Amino acid sequence: MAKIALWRGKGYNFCMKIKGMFKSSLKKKIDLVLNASKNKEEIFEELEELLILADISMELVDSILTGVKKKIKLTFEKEDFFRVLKEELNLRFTSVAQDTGRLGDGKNVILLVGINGSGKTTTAAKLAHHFGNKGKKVLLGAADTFRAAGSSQLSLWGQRLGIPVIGGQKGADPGSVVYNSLTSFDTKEYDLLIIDTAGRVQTKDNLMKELEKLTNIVKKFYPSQPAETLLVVDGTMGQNTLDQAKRFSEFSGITGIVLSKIDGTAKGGTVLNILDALKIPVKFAGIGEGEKDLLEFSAEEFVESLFMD
Ligand SMILES: Nc1nc2c(ncn2[C@@H]2O[C@H](COP(=O)(O)OP(=O)(O)OP(=O)(O)O)[C@@H](O)[C@H]2O)c(=O)[nH]1
Ligand SMILES: [Mg+2]
Repeated sequence: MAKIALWRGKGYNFCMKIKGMFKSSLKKKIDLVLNASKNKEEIFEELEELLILADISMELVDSILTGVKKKIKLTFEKEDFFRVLKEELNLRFTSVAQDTGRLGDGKNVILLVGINGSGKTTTAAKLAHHFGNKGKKVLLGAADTFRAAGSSQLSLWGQRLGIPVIGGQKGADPGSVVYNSLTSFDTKEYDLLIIDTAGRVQTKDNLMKELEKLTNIVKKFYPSQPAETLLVVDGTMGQNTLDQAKRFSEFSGITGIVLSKIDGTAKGGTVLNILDALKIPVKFAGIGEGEKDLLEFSAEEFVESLFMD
């Protein structure tokens, strides 16, 4: 099978892809404000409104514009303004800069966790496809035994993508599925095991403890794994994500975020709110329902995309 470069490249392609998701160009709107407004104060007032309308939280807008105000002199060129605003956004988001260096040589395990319906199973398939295209021998572990369709949904993906899946019956102990997946992974020539788990609400202690148990089973096989425990967050949900991240981190040590469904966010602001709130690197973004609809995320390029015409 010909290897398709799934990763469409950082830089321009990434920006175009992401930018196309949003209904309106932030840059054009800022341009209008800069062209029409008379003085600095007016500009900032209108900008505040504009950024809030782009779904950026009030707190974040406040903090960004305070930073920009400090750097903008009384007289300024339009281009200075864009530069400073971009700088300010980047400064804020470099703390959540991409960190993709966790998968080492040899065998690696990725555990996917998150609340119900956030996009875990689809992400498991996308990641399997992504790493398969990079030459990894991938095995999928379908540890969602909570829903009747949980395991079969991933099995169907596996069939479509030609990637083997280890699953279990509805109601089976997810720990046993993880164990069986690891046994198969350990004895055969696989490089990467991607484990999908059942959706769980972060406030349910028993379900969160189950995650801790799944992580410990992985550690019994490989003390330094899972290399990545990725929290899959629905990119269209602005609020509540901070609490999700805190609780999931507490029980399963989140190493990164997958921001799914950003094709469904009308404006870029929601993504910025999530980045600002979580302070955990966003590693991938989901931009659709197909296996190819996954991008390696870069906060810097995401900010860049907001400033494209
Ligand atoms: N548009 C869009 N839809 C997505 C994306 N990722 C997932 N979905 C859709 O969101 C729905 C839920 O996705 P799942 O992958 O089943 O979510 P899940 O977290 O596994 O759900 P549970 O196992 O029930 O907790 C499905 O209809 C997916 O096709 C994405 O990036 N974009
Ligand atoms: Mg699922």
